[in-house]
Amino acid sequence: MTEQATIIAQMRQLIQILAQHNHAYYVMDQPTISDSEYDQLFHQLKALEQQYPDAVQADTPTLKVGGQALSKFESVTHVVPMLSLGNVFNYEDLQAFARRIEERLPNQTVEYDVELKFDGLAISLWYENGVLTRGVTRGDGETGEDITQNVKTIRNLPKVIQLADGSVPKLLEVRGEVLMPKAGFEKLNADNEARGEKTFANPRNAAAGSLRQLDPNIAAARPLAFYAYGIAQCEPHHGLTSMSASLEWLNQLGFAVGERHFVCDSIEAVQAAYEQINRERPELLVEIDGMVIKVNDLKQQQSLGFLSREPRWATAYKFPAVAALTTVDNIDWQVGRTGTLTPVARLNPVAVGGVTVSNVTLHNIGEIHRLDVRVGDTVSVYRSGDVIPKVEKVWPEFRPVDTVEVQLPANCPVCDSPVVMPEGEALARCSGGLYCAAQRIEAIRHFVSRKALDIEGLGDRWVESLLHLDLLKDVADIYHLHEHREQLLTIEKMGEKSVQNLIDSIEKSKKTTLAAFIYALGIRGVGETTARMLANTFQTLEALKAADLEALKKTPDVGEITAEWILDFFQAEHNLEVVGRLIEAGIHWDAPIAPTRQPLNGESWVVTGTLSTMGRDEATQLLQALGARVSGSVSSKTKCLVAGEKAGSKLDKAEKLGIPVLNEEQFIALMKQHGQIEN
Ligand code: 5U1
Repeated sequence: MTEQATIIAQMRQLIQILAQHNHAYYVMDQPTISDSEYDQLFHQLKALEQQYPDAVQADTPTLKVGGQALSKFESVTHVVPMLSLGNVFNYEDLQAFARRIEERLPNQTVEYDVELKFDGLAISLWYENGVLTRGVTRGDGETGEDITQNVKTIRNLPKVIQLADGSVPKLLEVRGEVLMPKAGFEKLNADNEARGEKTFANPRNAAAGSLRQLDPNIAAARPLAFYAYGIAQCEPHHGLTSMSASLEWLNQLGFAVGERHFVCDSIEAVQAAYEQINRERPELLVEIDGMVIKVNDLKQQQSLGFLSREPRWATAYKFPAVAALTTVDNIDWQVGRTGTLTPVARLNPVAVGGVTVSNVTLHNIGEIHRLDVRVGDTVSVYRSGDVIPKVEKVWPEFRPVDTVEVQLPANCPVCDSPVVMPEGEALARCSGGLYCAAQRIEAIRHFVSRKALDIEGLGDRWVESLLHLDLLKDVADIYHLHEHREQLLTIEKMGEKSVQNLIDSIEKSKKTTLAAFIYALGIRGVGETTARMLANTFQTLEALKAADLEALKKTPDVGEITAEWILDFFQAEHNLEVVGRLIEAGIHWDAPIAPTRQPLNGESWVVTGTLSTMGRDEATQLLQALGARVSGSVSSKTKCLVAGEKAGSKLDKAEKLGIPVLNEEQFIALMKQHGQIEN
């Protein structure tokens, strides 16, 4: 053997031993050597690599860290979309799932593959010519983030693969989940606590937080593990015929798969497996939140296909939620950035399924009344998987004698403006939209946005600095910023030129349209189209301010609830004061052109997908110019859908509801017919 060959043989031996110990430690939770023995082997390999850099092996565990922190993760489109799963919650649902399958596969025997449902983060891994080249998060199922650097630090994950016959697939895309095994999680939290650092609420948060690190050295220091559960692509084809054989095959390639796994020949056997695992759950090495039930035969899977974004051949069978008893110390009202008042129960802290819960949203006053929850009550709090904790039940038998029913506050706890809640609405809101400090940032952001007063350059960073300097209490203050030029120049990275540009664009924004001004006020329910309808109908701001409920309701596009929101807005003194100051500052517009009958008047249209000749905004404007309302979602009220390339779920829904669909060519023809586009 040459010296080089001897070195490589030594390296391969060390890599193999380290991989075995990683598997024993992270997957089996049964370390066979001590941590210091492991470190010795690791350093032996590292020393060899430093001495012989040309001989470093592609799958060495020492090379897992890319070294460089990224500035952001790149987006990656999944070649095969990463689907989500439907849910069943009880035996009846499970039987219905099986019935639907068996009806579609008449006279066929159906076997079910039953797997653990890991409580982690789904990812996709690419192996090109046997080498791990890419790791991508699930994201929205269509597009995820490239986390290759972090994925390469996961110790139980093979960095190179080879089939039993020594060949390597040209391409293999493996799907699975990254999680933090319970033992690693406990050790991480104990170590962090000892160092006085932040601990994680549960293994899922710890795994998610680790994978989201731009610096791969942080992910490398976290005990993450990858569990494979499927093959998305394989070239040449693997020749496998069942799900269970696929798992076996993946396992032989070096991937960890769930520590329990069943193949069941009836739905009763699936139920028994589910019940067994629910009992054994505390002994498992990893957190799970249910079981995944799949049709085992891959041909049968193919013939069952998909419904919308979910496979018909698989479902998640969730475990019942975990609950605990505690008492309500207080109920506070939080004002959100859009003015919504949300009641939050402050609880005597309680552990629910491994997480300490001390605050729980009660959503709205209706939910408070439905539960009849009061300060001092004993309540059951539950959570299931990563679901936000919830008050499930109040125990009236433990209620102290002096409790009082919870009332919606009459005034906003932040700005004291009246709280309003139109009949039939679930949410209460602060009416001080332009004035309330809680809503300030959102109100300003909306006011300066492109479709509103379009103040270029007044981005979020400027706004935050201006709020910090106390120069912006409400949107009218924008028009007084020029009086504070010296203070503006103290803001980091703001030189003479950028301050002047900002002042110029504020000045320019004073000439606007009534529709844009109404939209800019951020009145609840008043989007761009409604603002245009209001401007056309009332013609002046004075007429709009003076309009009563009946007059508002007669405006096209304004329903009962929006009419009430508009009325409430112009009845709040603070809002009138801010509007007055805006006009005083010089905001003005030409009288709107009186409305004419338009061909698509009042029709609801939706635009989706990518159009090759124009942006979606432009298509929207063309439709609006013909009187159409352009909505973001398809419903039974949609008149027509314009679908460009890669139209996803909206197209599926429109087809399901039988709504007419125009492709780009047909849409352009229609616009030409109405003179919106030149022939
Ligand atoms: N074990 C397992 N988890 N899990 C999650 N298998 C599995 N399969 C999934 C998902 C989302 O999806 C395929 C059925 C497409």
